[in-house]
Formats: sequence, C-alpha cells, structure tokens
Amino acid sequence: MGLFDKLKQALTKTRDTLTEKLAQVFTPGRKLDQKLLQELEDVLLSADVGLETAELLITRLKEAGKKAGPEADADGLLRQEIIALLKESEGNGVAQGAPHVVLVVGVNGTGKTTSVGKLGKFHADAGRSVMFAAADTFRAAAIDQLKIWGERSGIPVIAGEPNGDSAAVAVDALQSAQKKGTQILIVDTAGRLHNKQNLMQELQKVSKVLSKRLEGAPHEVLLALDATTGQNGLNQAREFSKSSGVTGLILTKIDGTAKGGVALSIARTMGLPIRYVGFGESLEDFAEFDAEKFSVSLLGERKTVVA
Ligand SMILES: Nc1nc2c(ncn2[C@@H]2O[C@H](COP(=O)(O)OP(=O)(O)OP(=O)(O)O)[C@@H](O)[C@H]2O)c(=O)[nH]1
Ligand SMILES: [Mg+2]
Repeated sequence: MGLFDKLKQALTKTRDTLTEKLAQVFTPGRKLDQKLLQELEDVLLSADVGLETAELLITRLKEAGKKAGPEADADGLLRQEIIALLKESEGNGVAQGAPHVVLVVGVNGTGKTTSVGKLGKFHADAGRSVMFAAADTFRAAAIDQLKIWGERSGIPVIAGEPNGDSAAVAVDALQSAQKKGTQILIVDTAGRLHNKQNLMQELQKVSKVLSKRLEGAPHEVLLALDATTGQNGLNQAREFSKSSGVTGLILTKIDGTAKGGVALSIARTMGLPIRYVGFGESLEDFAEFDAEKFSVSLLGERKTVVA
C-alpha cells in the first residue's frame, strides 16, 4: 500500500462522516444559498474544523459562489477553498545545518517519541544520516523507548542517565553528530515535568545550549499535536508556540479520530505549517504534509453532483 492510500485509510472516520453529511447537503439541483451555507457550516463543525475556520470557509465559498454565478458548483468550490486553506499550512523542505537539528516538543503522550522514530526513518530513507538524542531524562523508560526506535532503523541514539541534565544530553549528541558528520540530529524531549513551567524552562534551556554550540540550532522545533484532542490541542499549541519557538507541527494520531478537520483549524489559526502527519503506531505510518492529498483523504473523490 502506498503512503497516500495509508493516509486515506487513516482518515476514513473523518471522511465517512464528512462525505455522508456533504452528500445530504449537496443534493442535485440545490443552489448555493444561505440555507446551504448554514448546513455546510454545521457539517464542517462536526468534523472539528472549528468555528472561526468554518466561518472563514463559508465566507470564502460565498464569495467564490458570487463570482461563479448562479450555476456555481458548490462542492467543487468547497474543495478548492479547502485545498487553498491547507496549502497555507504546507511547510518548506529541510534546511541545511551541520547537522540540521530538530527538536520535538509537546505535552505528554501526544506522540513525540513515536514521531522522532518515524521522522528518523523518513530522513534515513531519503539518504540522510541521522542521530537521535534522548533528552527526555525525566523517565527511564523514555530512554529505552527511543533506543528501540533507533534499533528499528539503525539510527544511533545518544542518551544520558535517567534524571540527568537534558540540555547536557542534547549537547553531547550535537558534538557527536558534528564529529561523525551526521546530517540530521533529532532531539526527543520530555512532555511531563513537575509542572508546566519547569517543562517550558527546560525546553528553553535545551534550545539555548544547542544554539551556543551551533549557530541557528535548533533549526526546527516541531510540536507534536494529538489530533484526537481536537480543538483542545490548539490551546496547547498556542502555549508551546509562545515559549518554545515552535516552527511547525506534527499532527499525530489522525487515524484514531473523526476529528481530522482540526487540520483546517490549525492551518488557519496557528499560522504554523503542518510539516508531517502521523497515522498509526508503526514506522511507516508517517508522511510529509501535502495539502492536496490531505484534502482528498478528508473529502474522498467527488461523488456529489450539483445541477
Ligand atoms: N494510533 C496512533 N497512535 C500513535 C500515533 N503516534 C503515537 N501513538 C501512540 O501514542 C502513545 C504515546 O506515544 P509516545 O510517542 O510515547 O508519546 P510521547 O509524546 O513521547 O509521550 P511522553 O514521552 O510520555 O510525553 C503510544 O501508545 C503510541 O503508540 C499515531 O500516529 N497513531
Ligand atoms: Mg516520549
């Protein structure tokens, strides 16, 4: 099965909900009028697109409808607007560093360590040399968990002692990567500390020591955001963005939810690119975010007809 098929499969729940409801809205012969727009907004909200984003889509659709005239193809226009919105959320390619340092952050259980494992494989498959740093020293099990991911794809893991200094581990790993000429260093971090303030401070410290050792590092700070938490995840994202300089998102667990529409909300409200999506527990369940593919996975191929 190709990546695109897997993504589609992962978004089955969201798509089934959406396509069924959309089919009820876009019945043959219907005009793009106020009533249709209202029904559409309700459908979008049910997929956790979020009020602000749903309203924005409806407004854009209304404008597009006016331009297209009375024969407007509402379904087609909606798809165009969704793709346009998601495109605002596509990221850029891998920047160059020596090494390129990626910090993965997020609250506990959002899928950071799993995403580090998958992202490592993603880069390794693209022919880049990769190293992991186990900077979640808060739990001993976290270090072992990352080592297992490393073994799965033959990626070396630099780890310290449980309860050791996470910033020191990150710097050790950076030195080691520089010595070996490793291209990509991915740093796993804790999601849970004694309190939130400690967590934010620790993340800032890790960033600071990395930048001292290598200008521009960390080059990417990726926030792992659990899609099943829907709109609540957005609040987390805001908090992390404020204190840890997040540059992009990894949207995880979109396979377990009918709330895949949250991606639209993120695109709209965070102003941060969705860089990757995670859609399962194994190494392969991971892809770079692609607005058009995501949109087709969300809405399915066109079935509805508006006369
Ligand atoms: N279905 C599904 N499960 C996932 C995905 N990503 C992670 N998980 C699961 O979510 C759980 C938590 O994942 P971790 O990677 O340990 O999360 P974490 O953010 O590192 O957690 P802490 O280190 O405790 O903060 C595990 O059971 C993973 O298998 C995904 O994309 N889809
Ligand atoms: Mg972890």
